[in-house]
Amino acid sequence: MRIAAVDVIVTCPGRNYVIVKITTDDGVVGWGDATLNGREQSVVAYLREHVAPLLVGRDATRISDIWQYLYRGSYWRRGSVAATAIGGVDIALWDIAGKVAGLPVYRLLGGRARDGVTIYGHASGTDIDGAVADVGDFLARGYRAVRVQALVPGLTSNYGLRHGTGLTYEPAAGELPDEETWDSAAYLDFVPGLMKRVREEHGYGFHLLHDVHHRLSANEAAQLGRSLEPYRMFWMEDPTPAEDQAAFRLIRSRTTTPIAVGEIFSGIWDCQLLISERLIDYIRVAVPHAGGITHTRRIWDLADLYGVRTGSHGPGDVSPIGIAAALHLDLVAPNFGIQEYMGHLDPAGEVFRAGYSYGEGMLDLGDAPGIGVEVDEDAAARYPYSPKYLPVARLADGSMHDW
Ligand code: EZ4
Ligand code: CO
Repeated sequence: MRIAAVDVIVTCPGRNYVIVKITTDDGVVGWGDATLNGREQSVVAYLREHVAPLLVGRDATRISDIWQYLYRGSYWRRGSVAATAIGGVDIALWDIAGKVAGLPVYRLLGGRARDGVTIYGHASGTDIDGAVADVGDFLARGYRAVRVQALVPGLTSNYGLRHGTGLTYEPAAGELPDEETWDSAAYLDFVPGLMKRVREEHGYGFHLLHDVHHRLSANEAAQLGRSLEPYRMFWMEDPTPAEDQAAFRLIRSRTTTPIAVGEIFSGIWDCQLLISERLIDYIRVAVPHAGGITHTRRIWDLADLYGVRTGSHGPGDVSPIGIAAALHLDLVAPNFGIQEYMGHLDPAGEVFRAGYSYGEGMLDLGDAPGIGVEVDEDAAARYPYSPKYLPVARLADGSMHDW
């Protein structure tokens, strides 16, 4: 079974997605997710110019070799663009493998280790009352784990606030990035009171999460972690920009609040130090951004050796194909922790026919062979690519800050 064609589709049903379509010489089609939010066209060019010509004619069943060929076979091989391109190809090849076998991918990976996948949703508010009420809505809908973000007093907007019912809070609407302001001192003063109110109103019978989104210094992160200890967080996510991995030794030594990192990592080598020194509790790579199923599985096995559990990145900018790929791994992994799930805007449902379903705070996959998400190419063509940027953040004096 040879690869006959590798096509790349870019579509914007509410937000941009990059879809890899691999067709075999006997007509089997596999779908992969290669979406990199705000940098979509870099991955498209990488795939079309540099990857597709390498794949045509190759044996589609040799998924492991193709991964190595695309990674080791590329001298310039690190980074999110390359990893996402490889990830999209890898997911599409697993889709083909499952379709040929007549089995869902989780069966190829060893079969269910659990009955369903526990997810966490994204609650937010423009003040504490609003955020507390939003948490209540998630709990009423059966969620057992909720992430909470709120507008920090004195700021006009900040990361993680949902506007209306839409899930489009991240890409800017304009042709240039939105500019947000940031104030770490105001944030550090505000967040403990937010979590205190959430626990007072809703109790301790659910998992409570929070995303710091790379905003703090190591010492500030330690302060935050300590101040949140009474509220028994499931995790604090991305407390600092994780390029400086030694900083996590400092954070770790000063707080018992669990730490989750990894959504911008692109491979096992980015995870090695944090996992092997037990500096984090959850590894949060996104399956499409970390080289797909083949490579994410290796990261999770490494994590399991050190008691680190999984918390796969699952925002709306990971397409339903990428979410489904994560769910297959989630069902099988011995060290599964939790799955992030934001959902997708309604038009995405016209493009992606996803077989997974929600019930009581969990997602589950059906028995569809392969990844279990089919793409309607006519629908995709109705939603052409629309250039978007993620926001940027500045301090009050105009200095750039990490977003
Ligand atoms: O900002 O996926 O935990 N979730 C996140 C996301 C990221 C976006 C960036 O594309 O941090 O909302
Ligand atoms: Co995050």
